[in-house]
Amino acid sequence: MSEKRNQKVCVIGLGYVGLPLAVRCVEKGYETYGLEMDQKKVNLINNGRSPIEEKFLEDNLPKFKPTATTDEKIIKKCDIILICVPTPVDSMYVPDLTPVIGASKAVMRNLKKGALVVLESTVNPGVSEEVIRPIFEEAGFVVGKDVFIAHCPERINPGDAKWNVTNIPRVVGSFDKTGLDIAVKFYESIVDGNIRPMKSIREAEAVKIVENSFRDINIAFVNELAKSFDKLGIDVKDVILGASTKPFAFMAHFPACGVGGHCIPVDPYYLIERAKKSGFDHKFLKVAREINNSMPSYTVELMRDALNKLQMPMKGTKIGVLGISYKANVDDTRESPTFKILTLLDEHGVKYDTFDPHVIAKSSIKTLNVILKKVDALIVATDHKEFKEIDPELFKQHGIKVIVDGKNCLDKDAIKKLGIIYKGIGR
Ligand code: SAJ
Repeated sequence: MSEKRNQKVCVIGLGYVGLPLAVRCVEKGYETYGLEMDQKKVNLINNGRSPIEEKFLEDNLPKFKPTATTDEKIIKKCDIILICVPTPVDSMYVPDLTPVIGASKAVMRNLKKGALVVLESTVNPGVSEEVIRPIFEEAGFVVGKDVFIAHCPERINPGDAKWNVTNIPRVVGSFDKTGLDIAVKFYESIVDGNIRPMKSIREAEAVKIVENSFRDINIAFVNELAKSFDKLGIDVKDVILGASTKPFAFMAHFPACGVGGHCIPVDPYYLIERAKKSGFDHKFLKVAREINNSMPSYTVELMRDALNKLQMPMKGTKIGVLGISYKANVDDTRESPTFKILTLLDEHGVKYDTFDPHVIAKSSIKTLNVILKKVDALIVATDHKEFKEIDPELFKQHGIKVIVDGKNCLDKDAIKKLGIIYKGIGR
């Protein structure tokens, strides 16, 4: 642990972003508090146990434990407040800033004069100016004097063994030079990576939205290719790997049964909605979202067509869905394509079971062998290590007739050799 610093830090929201950040602040010598509304999480953290499956936390939380609490009055003691609460969208894909507004008001009610308030949650350009700043000004605080406001978009990549809160470069924007300097200095004290000051807070907000929209449109590109190449008998994964041999100006993305998580499928809507208010229509971002949102139904159609080849109607066929979390080897199920696949199977009157070794609580069957024994067909919806390691013989032994590989993560040729119908996404 670094030498003790005299500034106190409060992280609001101890999830996959806030908790590693709080742990890192402790490690770097800050007296660090975590304000968290979930008492169960508070108890776990105060006992040095991580509420989320994350190697960085399992290794470091016991050593660098922040003090977690549900009492917002803790903010009164703190000089640096880091807001790391969710920024979801509702069922109509309209951004929901309730958590951000709630956290900002808690800070306003308990502000220590001169404190720095940093929003790390992903928001569209304009939120700091149009939503957060007025909360403080309407309470009589002068921004740039009584309170300094900055934005430093989080860049946590759950499950990433290499990049984490200690070394991911960051960008920071603020309303004023003093706020920017304080924020840059703080992040330079906790991150072994470049901290880039942005021209303004709007540019800082735009950076994260651009990063994640970039990813969403590139995934949509390969998802569309997958649908097209399915009809052309081209293996899109082989094509993408071939294109990846070009050492410049190409960045591989891969088709799948859908785009899940709290970031990629959500962030573009923040820009789409805000730009609309300024009279700009992000047609391209919207088309990309439509393509990615269509992948769960494409996956179910692949299953339906494969079963029909065997004169097996979907209704009445027992289907197993392997994988509930939204990406490999994590326990996070937010916006997971699996949920959309299950809804579609329900609509087809299909009896299905689910199994995910990282999300046992939500799995209808708790072991791989039991689900393989029980079902006639499989949809692989998450590319967990455990699924990639399955010996294809096991599918044969259990009489599996069709496999739709929603993550193109299984050995297609080995499965086909066993006489099982294999359908990937674009392969
Ligand atoms: N996905 C594809 N094809 C791809 C890549 C991802 O279908 O080529 C799907 C995944 O299966 C998943 C979803 O998209 O369902 C999101 O995957 P992700 O790898 O982007 O994972 P996230 O949601 O954890 O994204 C985070 C983001 N980090 C932050 O927002 C701070 C994102 O910016 C990173 O680019 C991403 O990790 C990463 O690079 O892994």
